[in-house]
Amino acid sequence: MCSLATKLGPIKMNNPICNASGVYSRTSTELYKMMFSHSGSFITKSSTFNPRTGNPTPSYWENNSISINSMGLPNHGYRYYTDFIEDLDKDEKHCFLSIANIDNDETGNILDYIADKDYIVYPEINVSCPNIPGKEQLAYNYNELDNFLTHVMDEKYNKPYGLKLPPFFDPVHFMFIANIINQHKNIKYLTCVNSVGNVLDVDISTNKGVIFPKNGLGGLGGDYILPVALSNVYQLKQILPNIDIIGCGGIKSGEDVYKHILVGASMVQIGTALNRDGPNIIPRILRELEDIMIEKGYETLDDFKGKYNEMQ
Ligand code: RRO
Repeated sequence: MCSLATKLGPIKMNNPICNASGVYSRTSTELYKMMFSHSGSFITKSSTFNPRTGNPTPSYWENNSISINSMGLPNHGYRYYTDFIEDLDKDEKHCFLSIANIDNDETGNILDYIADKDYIVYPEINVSCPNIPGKEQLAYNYNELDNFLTHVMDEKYNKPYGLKLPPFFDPVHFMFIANIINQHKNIKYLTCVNSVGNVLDVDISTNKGVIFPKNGLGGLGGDYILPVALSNVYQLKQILPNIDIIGCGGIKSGEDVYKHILVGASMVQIGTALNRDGPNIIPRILRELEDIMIEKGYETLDDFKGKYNEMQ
């Protein structure tokens, strides 16, 4: 028998699967669907100080392989999600709070509120939303990211947390980001990766983009980004061996989960496939993962976690 159990710091999970923030995460109805699904944990939509309606629609498009979104951070405001988590049974599976930074002062106010709330454990701080018109993805601006981590996170929140990162594409950029992360000791995990920002597809029947905001530019998820995500998980785990990684990007099968864990992830998040096919895909994916482990003779995730390129 195999065990699919995993851990992220103090959080114990029956299995490594979680939704990606943004999918089954905006309303309490959606969050309860995740809670009652077979996932090992779940996460809220990235939240902001005030509720937001998001970008004009259509802001989400998908086909059988990929998704493009420019949702624009629609959410009910952080108190909706902190109250939801407070009301959960403490013995239930873990619910991560996701917070998006679009304004340092507003994020500071959220952190002031959660600083002494012991039901908020390991929040995921999203520094990579690609879809706010006129705003950069914070993690691509190293000075601003360091300023945020120093003057907002370090000053307002002295508990462990994680960062949701955008994909990086150059080894030098991985070094830059790792050097910054090393300066901030409460960063205990990284979620790699957010959608690949500002891609474009065209509907030739209208000669327009497939989504409306930003002239059709939006974040790419799904099959095409699996290799990008695997590379980011792998490279960051190599440079930062003491930081846990949540792999996110392109997962729709047990084989994809296996690959993420093999290159160093402790757990994974699923976005595009979960949005398309619903939480019923989770038991299938877990079965597929277990089948691979049985075939290879592994009993726990630790038997192959991070072992990419080490075997034979
Ligand atoms: O809401 C969004 O448009 C969104 C966010 Br906050 C994010 O982090 N990543 C994404 O693909 N979409």
